[in-house]
Amino acid sequence: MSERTFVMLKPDAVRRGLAGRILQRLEDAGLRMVAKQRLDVNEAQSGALYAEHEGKLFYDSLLTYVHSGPVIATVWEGPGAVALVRKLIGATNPAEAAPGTIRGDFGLAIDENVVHGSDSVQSAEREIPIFFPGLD
Ligand code: IDP
Ligand code: MG
Repeated sequence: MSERTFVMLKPDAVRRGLAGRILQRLEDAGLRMVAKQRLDVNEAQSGALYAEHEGKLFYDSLLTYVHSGPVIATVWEGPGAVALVRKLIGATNPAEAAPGTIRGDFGLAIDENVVHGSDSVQSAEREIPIFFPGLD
């Protein structure tokens, strides 16, 4: 079934000029991009995106990181898009992410891991409107 997922190229990806190559990988996998915006994440957006992590030891540094420069927020569509993107992204910690995955190939550290991808259809439905409130 066709579904949508939210993918955010984090500030380190934008700073390092990796955006084109990362987006290309998602296109090569057959996904279709339906929205894209470069923006500075505001506190309402980061708070909502990372609400599940509030109170964790890394929460404050996670927010500092995501506010450290512009991101590229995107929405992708295709059969099994959520799981496919998670597979293409790889494990949270780049040191554990398989070669060939985005984090495995480009990630430098767990707190600079290049990209966010929704972890479920339910998360995608929650996350997309945080960044694209008017999207059909
Ligand atoms: P995910 O991005 O693979 O879904 P989550 O566990 O949801 O991973 O964590 C959200 C983000 O928080 C990660 O992508 C990473 O940037 C950051 N993060 C997670 N765990 C740690 C940690 O132990 N130290 C520092 N940052 C972390
Ligand atoms: Mg997550």
